[in-house]
Amino acid sequence: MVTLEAYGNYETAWCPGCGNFSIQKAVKKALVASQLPPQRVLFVSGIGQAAKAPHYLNVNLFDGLHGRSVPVATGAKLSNPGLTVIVESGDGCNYGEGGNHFLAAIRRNIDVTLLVHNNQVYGLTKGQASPTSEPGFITKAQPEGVASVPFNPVAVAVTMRAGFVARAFSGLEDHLSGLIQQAIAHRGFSLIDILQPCVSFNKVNTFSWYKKRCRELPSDYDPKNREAALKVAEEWGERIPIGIIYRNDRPPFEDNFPVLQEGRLVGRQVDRNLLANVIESYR
Ligand SMILES: Cc1ncc(C[n+]2csc(CCOP(=O)(O)OP(=O)(O)O)c2C)c(N)n1
Ligand code: SF4
Repeated sequence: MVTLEAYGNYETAWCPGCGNFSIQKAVKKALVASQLPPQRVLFVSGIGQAAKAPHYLNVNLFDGLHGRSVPVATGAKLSNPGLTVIVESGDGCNYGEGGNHFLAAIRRNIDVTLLVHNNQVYGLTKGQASPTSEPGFITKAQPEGVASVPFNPVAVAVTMRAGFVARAFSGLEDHLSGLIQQAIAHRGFSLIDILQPCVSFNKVNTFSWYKKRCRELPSDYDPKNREAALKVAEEWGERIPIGIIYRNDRPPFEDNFPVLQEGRLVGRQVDRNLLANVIESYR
């Protein structure tokens, strides 16, 4: 039986009050509720405060370059489909530096769960605007306020027919944990955009700002209705809907490779002579 203790308990380098703490608790609860032993789980992260989250877990971890975790996770999942692969990193990492990888993963529908800690700033590098910062948001690097239109990851994912698209709030830990469980169980690409306060550098989108606005979708909401999902994905203001906004049953990317139907690539016997002949044929 997998218990919370199996995932460890570590000291962190986060500021007291940071939303990362409750996201970490929700992740652990979801892994335990899914009864996943740590050795069957691979986390891939990038660079940032959010990217440190899997450092504080007893799991397999590949910590890559800023913005490059999704392609690494894709490679890992293709070579070992037996692993549960989870990417966990920030909004800057996934939507800024890693923006094109985000789009490619949705198009491919690789069976990876992407958890984005969206604090609407670059936390680790002291609060510059991120792709999700709101227009007019003032930072030391943007003293006259952000001039760009914010990136809406949920709307983009719904538009591109991602397999599983959810929005969550770090302050609703059990709700978030339930979403993570469902995202892990989904066969195909899953995105959870997690709204998270950064107490040090985002004094606008605070815990109480999100708490006042984040509302769970009604129980009769149908996430298979893409037209309705697009409208919900665009809602951002006095009310921010959270929950599973859109899902479909598109077959995952891995199903396109007959070689994977015979089992994982990792640990297979390789015919080195055959390999040498193939290399030779390209000389
Ligand atoms: C290619 C590249 N660009 C920029 C940086 C510098 N850098 C490191 S972390 C970071 C911002 C992290 O922000 P985010 O991903 O939103 O995570 P947070 O710290 O807010 O959790 C930046 C710009 C880098 N390491 N590599
Ligand atoms: S700087 Fe912001 S994101 Fe980073 S640990 Fe502190 S509160 Fe959290």
